[in-house]
Amino acid sequence: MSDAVDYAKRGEIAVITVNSPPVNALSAAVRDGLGAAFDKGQADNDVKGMVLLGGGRTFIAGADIREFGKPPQGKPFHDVLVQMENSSKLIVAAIHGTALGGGLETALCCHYRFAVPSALVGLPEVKLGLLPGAGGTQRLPRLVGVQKALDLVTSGDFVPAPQAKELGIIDEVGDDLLEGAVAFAEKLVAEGAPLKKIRDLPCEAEAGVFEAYRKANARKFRGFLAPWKNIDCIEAAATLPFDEGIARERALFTDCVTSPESAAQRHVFFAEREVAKIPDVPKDTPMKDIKKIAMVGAGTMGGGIAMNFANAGIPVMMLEVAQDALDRGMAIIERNYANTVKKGRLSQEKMDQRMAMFSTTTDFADIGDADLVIEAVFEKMELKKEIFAKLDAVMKPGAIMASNTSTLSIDEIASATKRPESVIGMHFFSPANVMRLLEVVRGEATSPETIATAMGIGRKVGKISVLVGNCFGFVGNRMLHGYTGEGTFVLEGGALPQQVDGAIYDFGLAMGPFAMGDMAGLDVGWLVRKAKAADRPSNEEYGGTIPDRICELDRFGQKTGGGYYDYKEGDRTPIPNAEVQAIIEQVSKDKNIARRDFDNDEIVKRCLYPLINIGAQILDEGMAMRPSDIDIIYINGYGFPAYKGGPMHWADAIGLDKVLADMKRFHAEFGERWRPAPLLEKLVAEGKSFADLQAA
Ligand code: T1G
Repeated sequence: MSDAVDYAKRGEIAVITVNSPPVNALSAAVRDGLGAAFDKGQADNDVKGMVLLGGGRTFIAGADIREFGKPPQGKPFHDVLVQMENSSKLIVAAIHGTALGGGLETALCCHYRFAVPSALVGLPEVKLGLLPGAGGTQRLPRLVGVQKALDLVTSGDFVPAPQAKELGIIDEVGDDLLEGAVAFAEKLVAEGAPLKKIRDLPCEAEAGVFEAYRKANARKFRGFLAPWKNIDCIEAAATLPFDEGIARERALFTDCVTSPESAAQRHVFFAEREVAKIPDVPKDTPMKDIKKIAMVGAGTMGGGIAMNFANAGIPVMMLEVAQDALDRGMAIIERNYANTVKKGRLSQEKMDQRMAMFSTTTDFADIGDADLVIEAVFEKMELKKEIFAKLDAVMKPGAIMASNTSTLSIDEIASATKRPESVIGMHFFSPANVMRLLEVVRGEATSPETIATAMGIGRKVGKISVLVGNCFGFVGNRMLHGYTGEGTFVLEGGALPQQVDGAIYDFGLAMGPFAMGDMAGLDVGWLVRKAKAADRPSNEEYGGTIPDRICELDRFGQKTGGGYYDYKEGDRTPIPNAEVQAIIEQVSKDKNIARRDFDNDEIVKRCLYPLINIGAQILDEGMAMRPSDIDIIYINGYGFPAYKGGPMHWADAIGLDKVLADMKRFHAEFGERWRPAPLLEKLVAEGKSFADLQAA
């Protein structure tokens, strides 16, 4: 046995335990250990049956993702599975925790499966840009049918054990993992139960089911590779003999595992876990217990933010200075929940529970006992400082005071209080009850406990918390400024909003910069530009001319029925507007720019390369901890496609030397705003990538 796999006996039952924390991933050592253990059980005449389980907190949670892209070592996974399936002695998988991917595929090569009620099973490979490459796509549909298998492999959803039993994936659910599984194995052996091989089951499908599934999911799977390959595999299970289906699955798995999409999605998997690692805030930093939230501001952001906490069962007191604003805010919250109930995604009972989490007041004195207060009022520093001075006076000692500001200085806001160590930025993204990203902004004086608490409560309410530094726009919006700004220069150069948005949509973002501006509201940026007008460097080219002129017509986007585009009542579909086109053409004329044609490739580089350049500046200034944090911010806050891995991973995939060459060309043509970041020049000069920076 290897250290990774333990062999023991309970009477006539061999108990084989995988011990490879943290998740018993199928590393080479585990595969070798399993091979040896099953050989041993097979050779032991006293052994009549075997139980396979995971030590620690879970059954096998999948292949070892860290091994992909490296030379194969150890016993091939397929050989271990064939050895198990062909065992002449009955094998029971004993599942707790999560049996995922290769873990569930291993269980499907056992003759029976036992699970505790809390166990979860699934084939989430698609989230890594992969497919179940060890027979999962051939065995699962033989158990649960083609339609259910299609849903499971393309969603990667986890299935609770009781439901998995109903589906036929699990044979027995019982409370005690080892005792239950051994007793189940002994019973099966005593009954002379057959050695069930899923491969021997039939697999049929109605005509047209795969084409229909492809058509129904075209938009959802747009740009991804793996979902389509998963569908092909399930189709193979229904149309080919088992061994040919396995061969097809292997070929399609190779297509996936060697694809840039999967490299990107595997990068994202690890990046999502890196964000929680903060060098000067150790994992064991004490977090404050957040039992009550106060929300200052019940507008669009305040209401959306508050819903996250109510959804997590944390009481929220909403504060507005004017009763009518408070009533309006609560009405919007209620309407949001009611809409979800109407769509069948929330029960009325759950809605009532969530609404019961809310209390309201117009008096600051009422919120002093909250453990965390979040301010989400208008983006004006004077107003925020006035509010934080009041909070400083009323909040109990140790309360955390957070601002949802999207660009303003946390240090300056903290200066309005006597406890800057308790002040932090918690920047949510609109719509705040939907978007997963939370930028946690550390001030100069913010304490480790305050940081750890804000990061932790963010995760608790379902956000992915990323710690960022206190610069203008922090990370996401600072980079966004470069992206949207360049978009308006492309308009001045000759393109129209619908062409730019179309190119960015085809690249893979959920929407382009102009549709996004109309959704978020053009007035926010307009205010910021006006506030910054006085100190804008004279040599900086101004990209706000077009949006300013649109705002001067009171066209702020969807909320006013029109911005860059027009919108029909109750419909978010952007409709090009002739008046806006005239403004764009007039601005080109005023700036003596001869309008010309653009192709999508240039639009993508012009709009998205600023993300890379500003991202490099941000890293250089230490405003983001690592390149992959920036990737997580852009995927979860701005809809950057996961199958591109985020702007920094995407830049590495293109090749930083190629990116730099284009930037130098743009710098020569468009001036200062395209000056390549020194870090980018340095990495290229050293033949390095952002990933090398990450590893440093
Ligand atoms: N391989 C390597 N490391 C893994 C891993 C894996 N499969 N899963 C988790 N880790 C690491 C993770 O990076 C983190 O490391 C630590 O374990 C704890 O993870 C052939 C090809 C199991 C639900 O996709 O969904 O099988 O940061 O923080 O929140 O068909 O991990 O501590 O250094 O996420 O309790 C299919 C992926 C693989 C499951 C636990 N399996 N993992 O969640 O802990 S492909 C998956 C998860 C495959 C076969 C195919 C979750 C979890 P560190 P964690 P958690």
